[in-house]
Formats: sequence, C-alpha cells, structure tokens
Amino acid sequence: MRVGTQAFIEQLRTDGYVVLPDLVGPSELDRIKRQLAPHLASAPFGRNDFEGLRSQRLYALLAKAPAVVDLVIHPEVLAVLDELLEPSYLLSANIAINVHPGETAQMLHADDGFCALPRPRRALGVSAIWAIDDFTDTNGATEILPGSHLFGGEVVAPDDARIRTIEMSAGSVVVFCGTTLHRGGANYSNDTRLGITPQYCDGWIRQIENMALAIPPRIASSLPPRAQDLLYGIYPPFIGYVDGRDPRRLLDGPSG
Ligand SMILES: O=C(O)CCC(=O)C(=O)O
Repeated sequence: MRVGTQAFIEQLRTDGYVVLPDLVGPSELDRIKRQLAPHLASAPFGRNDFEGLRSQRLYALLAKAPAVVDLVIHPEVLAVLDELLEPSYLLSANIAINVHPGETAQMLHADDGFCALPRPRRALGVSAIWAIDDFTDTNGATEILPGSHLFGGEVVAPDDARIRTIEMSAGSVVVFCGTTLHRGGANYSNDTRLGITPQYCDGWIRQIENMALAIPPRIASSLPPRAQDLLYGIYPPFIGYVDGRDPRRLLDGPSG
C-alpha cells in the first residue's frame, strides 16, 4: 500500500497502525548493525519488565550509530507523521531493542501514555518500529491491538484474541499512533531480535530523551538538516529557543 493513498489513510485511521514493507535494503541494514555491534557487545539487560530483563536497549542512538539517521528521517515514515501530527513534530526517543531468547512479552502500553490527558483523544505522538532482523511469530515481534488508538480507558487482557503479531521482513517498519496499544512479544526462538524504534511527538511536548544532551550540537552538526529539525526544532512561534534564538543556529553546517 502506498503512503498517502486513500486506502492507506483509511487503514491508519481504522487500525491505528500500518506496516511499510521492505523500505531499506541489506547493505543499509548491515551498516547499521556494524555500528551497533560494539555497543550491543557491552550493553546490559534491561532493569525491569518494561525494558525487558532479557532485552538490551541502546539509547542516545544517533550519538552511537549515525547510520540510524536514515531510518529516523525516512521520507515514507515522515509522510505518515505528516498525516497524524502537527507540523514541527520532534524526535522524542530513539532506541535499539535487542530481544534475547527467553524474553517474555512486555505489558501492553501506549507510547504517548505519559501524557496524562484523558482518552479517547488524538495521538500526541507516533512511533515507528523498524525490523533490523526479520520479525517472526516466535522471536519477539512487536504485537499490536488494532483499533486500540480509539479506546478510552478499556482494560485489555494480555491474551486478548484481537492482539496481532506484526511479522515483517528485515528492512520493514510498522508505524502506529502514540495511542495504539502494543508490546514487544515473547522470544521463544534461539535468536535475538533487533529492532529500532524512533518515536516522535508534537513539538510542544517535552521529548522523552533529553536530545540536547543525548545528541549534543557537536554530533548534531554532522547530521542532515531534517534530523536537526527533529532534534532541536522550534515549535512556532518560539518554544525551544536558546538565548532568544533558534537553536539550529548554534550548529555548524548548512543550518548554522
Ligand atoms: O520492541 C518492541 O517490539 C516494542 C517495544 C516497545 O513498545 C517499547 O519499549 O515501548
């Protein structure tokens, strides 16, 4: 299904998510994996059930693996964001999640749930989860409850029959509303499952990761201007200024 077509928008509005298959190829995936490898070699397992006691997480990802920027600013994904969010949206978090064999399913949650505003409401964020390895029904693929972006406070059982496993080949991405209930699945296989999740939010909301410290200007300066916008952009007319000026003026390069 092509981004922006009527059928595409219909699915997004009805189900609260879409899968965009095979957007990046093997050589780009290899480049990303090579940059992540030294970090994954020493990353600890998660500190709680949410992070995953058998999962590794890498935060501040653009400072560790700059090749990930191609996922963060992928035009097809940004086209979905343009359908769902106000202009001037920001990158809120950007995490690599390596789910090891033996990991159990995460709790169902909504990524913009930290915005404690009553539901149902429009999504204040949008998340993408990129399959860096194939996501299968046994290796911990993301699971989603279709239509849950429209829920109020409904309680959903962890084994609700409506929950779908998002099987997709490496290089594909699932994009979903910040209000859509989802979780990382259990890994019953013998292999790890690597995913990367850039999460975006409206520009007036505080980013989950403190991007000014996680990806400081010396690193942001070498990223493409679109990525700089997503890290440091101003929400009009002036939310986010530094000393009264657009922070992108502090960066070297084309935007500086
Ligand atoms: O790794 C996944 O498939 C989902 C992870 C997730 O939803 C999260 O940690 O917020």
